[in-house]
Amino acid sequence: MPKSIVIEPEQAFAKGTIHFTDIAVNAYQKTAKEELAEYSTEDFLAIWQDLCAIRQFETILNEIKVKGAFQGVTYNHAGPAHLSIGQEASAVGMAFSLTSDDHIYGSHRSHGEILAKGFSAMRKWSDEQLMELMKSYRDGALLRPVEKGYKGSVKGLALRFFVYGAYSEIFARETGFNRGMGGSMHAFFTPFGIYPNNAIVGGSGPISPGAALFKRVNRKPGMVVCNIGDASFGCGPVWEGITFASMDQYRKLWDKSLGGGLPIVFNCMNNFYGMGGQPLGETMGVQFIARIGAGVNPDQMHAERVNGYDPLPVIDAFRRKRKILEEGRGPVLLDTITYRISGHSPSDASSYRSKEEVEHWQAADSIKAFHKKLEAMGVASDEALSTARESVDSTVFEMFKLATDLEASPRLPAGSEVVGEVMFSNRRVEKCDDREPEFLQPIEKNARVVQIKGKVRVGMQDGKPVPKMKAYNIRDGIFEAMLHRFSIDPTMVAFGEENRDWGGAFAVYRGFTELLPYHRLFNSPISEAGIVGASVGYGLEGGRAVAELMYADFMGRAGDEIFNQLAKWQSMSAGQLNMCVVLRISVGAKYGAQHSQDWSALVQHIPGLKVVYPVTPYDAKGMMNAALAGSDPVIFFESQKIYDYGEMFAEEGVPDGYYEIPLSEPSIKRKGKDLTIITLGPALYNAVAAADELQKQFGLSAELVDLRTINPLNFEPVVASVRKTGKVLLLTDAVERGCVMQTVASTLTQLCFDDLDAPPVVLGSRNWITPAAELETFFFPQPSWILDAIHERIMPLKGHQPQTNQTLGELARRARAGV
Ligand SMILES: Cc1ncc(C[n+]2csc(CCOP(=O)(O)OP(=O)(O)O)c2C)c(N)n1
Ligand SMILES: [Mg+2]
Repeated sequence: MPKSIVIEPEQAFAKGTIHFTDIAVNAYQKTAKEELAEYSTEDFLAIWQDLCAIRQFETILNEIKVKGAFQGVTYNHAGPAHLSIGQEASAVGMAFSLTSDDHIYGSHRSHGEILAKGFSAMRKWSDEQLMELMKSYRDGALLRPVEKGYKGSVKGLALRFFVYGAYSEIFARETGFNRGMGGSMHAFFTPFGIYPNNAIVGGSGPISPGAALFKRVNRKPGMVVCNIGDASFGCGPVWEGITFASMDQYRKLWDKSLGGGLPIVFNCMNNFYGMGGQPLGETMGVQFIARIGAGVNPDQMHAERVNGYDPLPVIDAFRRKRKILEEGRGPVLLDTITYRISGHSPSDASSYRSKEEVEHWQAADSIKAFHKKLEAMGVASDEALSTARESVDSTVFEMFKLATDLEASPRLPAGSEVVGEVMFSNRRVEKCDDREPEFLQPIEKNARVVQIKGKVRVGMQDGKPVPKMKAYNIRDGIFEAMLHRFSIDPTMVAFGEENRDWGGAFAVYRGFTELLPYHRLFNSPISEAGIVGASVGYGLEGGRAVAELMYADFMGRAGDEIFNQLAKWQSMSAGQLNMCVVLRISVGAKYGAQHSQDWSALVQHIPGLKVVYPVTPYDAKGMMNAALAGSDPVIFFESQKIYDYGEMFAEEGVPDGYYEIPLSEPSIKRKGKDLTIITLGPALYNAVAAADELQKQFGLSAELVDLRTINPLNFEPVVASVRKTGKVLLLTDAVERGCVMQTVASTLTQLCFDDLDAPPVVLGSRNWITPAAELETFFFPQPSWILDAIHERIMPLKGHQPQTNQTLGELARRARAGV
């Protein structure tokens, strides 16, 4: 389907200039009279209470970190406390008008934002709703300690509940929002619209657009706020997130009824510092973060700078920006000016700024200023404000004490396995929403569906391979599994580079363009961090996403999003959240050093990911089906060498109907008794060739075990095979050093030590860059290497003349040379 936007040379070469409009800086000018008309006394006092509560919450943390005690209560807090004392007004202003449908994502310095958002949300809930939440949230674990002996209002109880949950989370107590699995830098509480806060600076930048995408695709109310610091705007993934959020297609190509541009505010909590580096005047050149908007789109992201040392200009900005988002004109960029009076952390000696500077900001302190303002406006007397402050301060202090009490607020017991138990959610999720999935045409009319119907679902017929054009292949298997889930789960989306029109980087998606509306299948910018980050945000919000990385070599570009984001939020939620995301990663060949690497070992090493590598059409379909019915993040490796291979192992071929292959089970591809060859990835096909030679030349029968899955991995069938044969070679196309097979070999050595006739031998690619296509046979393990390695290191093959050097001496030499 050709694109609807046509590019003509006359237009591209026409003379002109690019226009920018002025970006407002501190434009808020409302008078006291206007403010009095806009806010009720109750509103003003609510803001006051929230400012004070946050200041007290963090003052206590600061004191216990620095002095080990607060007002006689001693406590040793081992973990971090990145405080935002001074920044309260920016947080309260941001949160004031937001509802629980508005979701905030944030950073390491987010206690204030979390508290502000929680306080604001609970004011908008009825007492019944709050009671219901407190009773049901983690079966009342947070409610029980705070309701003991409490006789006040439900709102008062909710305040205790929320402050207590936050402290408990920071102190790693079972009674924390997420059983202490998140802690200070990663705390969150989704019922009030508080989504993950990220210890990776700028980490929320690429995730939040995925959350906003979820709202658009699934027509959900509310907006997303991505709160990140000024220095975070130096992070590449933040730029990728902004690029992803500002794609033209939302407004130009997507169905108008979806609502247009993504409903997201990138809100810079601009405190003028990173840790010690200064974006203004030192580490960046932009001067005003708001200026960045001008480079993003013609709307300049509706960027402006606001005074975040006063909550009212921030509330005003958020109210105005909400309208823009509701009109489908997002994204928005806000540059909210504030100041961190506290150090970066309590151990910070503030060597990077002058005492005078801190004193000036202290003199202008937002809490003092707001106190004066309320008094001057006649909203409340000094006495009333002080009494309100004392009251909330004492509640916060009481909750602090309760959270430090080990009896009321226990940690996980010694030796607990809970951290492991919540690594995966292991749920079955047939669909993430009940509405009817959207399609552009009847499935049975789709040309690809019709074409696949005419294919032969076995790879061999009458002893001969089925011609490539006719054979049902790995691409077809993945397509069928995805189609199945697309037809059940209305939230399911797929995106990545060249996903639409092109048909996915390697034609797996051909046919989907005609079948799926834009919002279910779309091209992303070339932003690997943006792609994976968006899939994480989409998953966190409760949707199902399939993201694609064209080459495994590009995982580096999405390193943080794969290793720290996709992998970790389920566990940091203590198993409360799902992460229904499949990340398809294609492993290349023939394209040299930067497009032909199998990097499966990188994700094997990272806790929290399910990792599979199917290499037959039968396995690809069954495992994609299982991945798309689960609730955990799955890294789904595919090999470009074999996309069009037919099914050579399953005798009945690839079933028409639905079936699943569990994501933990290796598969015996050929039975044998003399030797076990375990393979990962397309190395299976070289192992088949080697096994044929072993049989032909030496009368040996090799059992072929295709690992298929990297994590989790059931060793039982592998152990059974090795026990039977006593000999094992492990084969992979990844470079040998540090590859997945080294871990499998080491575990097998321990599990089968008494049954082994020789140590397990791992054979991988050379520890080199991948050379050019013409030289690949020097690099990837060839069938002849397998025979040579068996001969040198497992059992002598009678009369065999090795063609390569697979001796132990050579192994040691390569290691010494680092190659
Ligand atoms: C990717 C990454 N790099 C560096 C750090 C260390 N670090 C923690 S906070 C911080 C400064 C962040 O500054 P900014 O984004 O302005 O947020 P602020 O701390 O001022 O709230 C740095 C460099 C980190 N946590 N993550
Ligand atoms: Mg900063």
